[in-house]
Amino acid sequence: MTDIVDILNRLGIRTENHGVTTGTASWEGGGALNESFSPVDGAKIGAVRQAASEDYDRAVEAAALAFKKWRSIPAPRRGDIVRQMGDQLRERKHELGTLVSYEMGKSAQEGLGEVQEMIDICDFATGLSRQLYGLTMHSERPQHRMYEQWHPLGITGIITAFNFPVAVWSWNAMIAWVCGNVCVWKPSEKTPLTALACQQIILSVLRDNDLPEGVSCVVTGGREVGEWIAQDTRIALVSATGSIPMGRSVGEQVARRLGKSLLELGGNNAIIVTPSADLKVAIPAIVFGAVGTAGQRCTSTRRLIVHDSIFDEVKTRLISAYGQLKIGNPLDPAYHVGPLIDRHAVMQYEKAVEEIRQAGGTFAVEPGVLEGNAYASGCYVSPCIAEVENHWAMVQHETFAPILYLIRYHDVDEAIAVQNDVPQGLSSAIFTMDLRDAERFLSHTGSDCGIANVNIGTSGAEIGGAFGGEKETGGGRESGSDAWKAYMRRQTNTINYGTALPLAQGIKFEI
Ligand code: UN1
Repeated sequence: MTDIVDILNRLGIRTENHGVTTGTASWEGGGALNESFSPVDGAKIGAVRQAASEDYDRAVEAAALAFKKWRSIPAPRRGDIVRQMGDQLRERKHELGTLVSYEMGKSAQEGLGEVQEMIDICDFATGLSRQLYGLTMHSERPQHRMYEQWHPLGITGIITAFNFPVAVWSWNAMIAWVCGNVCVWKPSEKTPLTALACQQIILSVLRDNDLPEGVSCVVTGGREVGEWIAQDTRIALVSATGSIPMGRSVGEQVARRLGKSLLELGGNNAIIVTPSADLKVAIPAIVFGAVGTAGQRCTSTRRLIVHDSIFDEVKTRLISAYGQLKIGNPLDPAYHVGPLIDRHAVMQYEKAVEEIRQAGGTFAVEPGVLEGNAYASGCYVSPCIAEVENHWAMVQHETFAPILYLIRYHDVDEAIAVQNDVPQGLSSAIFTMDLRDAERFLSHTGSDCGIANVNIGTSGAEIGGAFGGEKETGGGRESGSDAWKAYMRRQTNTINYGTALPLAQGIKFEI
């Protein structure tokens, strides 16, 4: 695709031979070649050489050196650098969004939306750079003052997934940067080119401001690189987004060295539809949540818990809505649903479908892998809806594909119990016009998820809120609100401006 080559060039990416980009320069990594294929048409987009352990070490050394300079720049000035990064992203929104769509397979609108999230987090981080507040306390001792400060942590390791190949990195990196940290990013090996495109943009801003490039390091590669980061005592915080098994492994390795980790792992997100729900609002929210990004968001709607009295109506409306979905090239705005990331993901979809059939589930909307010229990459599947029971193994597990599970309920307490009865706890929603149901759902005895919504779906979170979830989702919070605190170290300071030495708790110690 020549226009993709043109877009890559405009983003400063030479396809082939593009090396590991690290703190000090772009060079050829010593590791194996990682070829990137588009799930849109199966074409090879380019190849990126992965980092060997020496490359990784050089990157971390460059980052450690850059940290000394970066941390001494006042936070609002760091915020201004991040503002400039946002300006560059604004200018390249179309190119970068298109590359995201082409390399990852999400729709052009969603590709642009992803870059918009990056721009928004730059704005948020810029403002935040003047608001890294600590508290002051009243000391119990006379002529003493107590307060707390937030200091930079050091190197932040960022491990990201293919589904939001750049936005999730930016949530971490932009906040980490205004907090005074430097970043070492391991992007998904399935989407290395979008990562290198971002790196080019960031490096141009660092160079323009005469700052060391080690502020932003990218280390490409697979699981091994993730392990280097997890085990590296030079990396103060490891923020990892991806599957639960990946997060468990990273979390264990970081915990062993008593490092800090921030985990944003799988979801198993449900929408409850009560008898009073406004279905004009609920149906599109359910469909977008279930099939948007081909069901490959952490926040995708996987389970629909519907009251008995409206079950048949909701099912009929969904069948009709799914009948109108157009599946095809995500770069063409005529299509709603693009491909899965690769054939392995298609196999996972097929496996879940097979398990549903074996357990005795029935399909309200039939699954299938699409064939034909338009689907030559072999990555396109039909979004499907299955009637199941919540406790079945495949329903308890997150399959990254457009499979929506339909479950019946009789009373709202049961619906909330079913919604909570999974190992994950990321996002949740209720559609209701009943104040009691809504408040019950939002109360401490309601949803156990990090995100709980009323009359909007489970996906499409804004950057201003803290993003993340409970239980096996990992407990971390990224992006807005006070998520920045995870990227800094808190220091409590007590100052004695008197002439005596009173001890805390009234302890007497005289010499
Ligand atoms: C993710 O799937 O990892 O809420 C992130 C959403 C997006 C982010 C999802 N803003 O759908």
